[in-house]
Amino acid sequence: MMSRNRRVAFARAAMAALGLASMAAVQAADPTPAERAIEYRQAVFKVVAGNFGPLAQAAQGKVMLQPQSVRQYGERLAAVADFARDAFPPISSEGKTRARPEIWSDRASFDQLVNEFGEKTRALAAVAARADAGSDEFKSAVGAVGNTCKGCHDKFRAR
Ligand code: ASC
Repeated sequence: MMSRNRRVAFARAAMAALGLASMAAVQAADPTPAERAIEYRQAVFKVVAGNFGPLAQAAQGKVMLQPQSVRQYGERLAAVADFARDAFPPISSEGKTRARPEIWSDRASFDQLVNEFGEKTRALAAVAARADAGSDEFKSAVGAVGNTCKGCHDKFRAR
């Protein structure tokens, strides 16, 4: 049998643990608007990578894609590029993010790069519609998109 003091200490520890657990649950269930905006952005970039990745692999001869898939990844990449452009509201500048503050303090430079990304993805979608992942034209369109990804990351994404 525990002493009274031990029982009180045990009960207090249990209540503290429950309190912490419920606080954690509240935080998980209720992200702040900034957290939501950052999560949304990261989701958009996962979809960007999920569509560009296979095209980049195909351009390097690492995977063989069905012609239909080449077209579809191209279209979806171009569509999601618009989402990426709109995924940087000012509220999302602070928090757990590698997005650098210059995105918001030097917005014109950022917008120019993000618009180039949109243009190059549309050009790639047009080439991908012809579904020849072995063509030089396709490889060069993929390379152009990759360069816009890298250019913006080098300047506006923290390492
Ligand atoms: C990708 C990806 C990037 C770009 C970049 C291109 O597939 O996730 O961030 O390409 O590596 O240079």
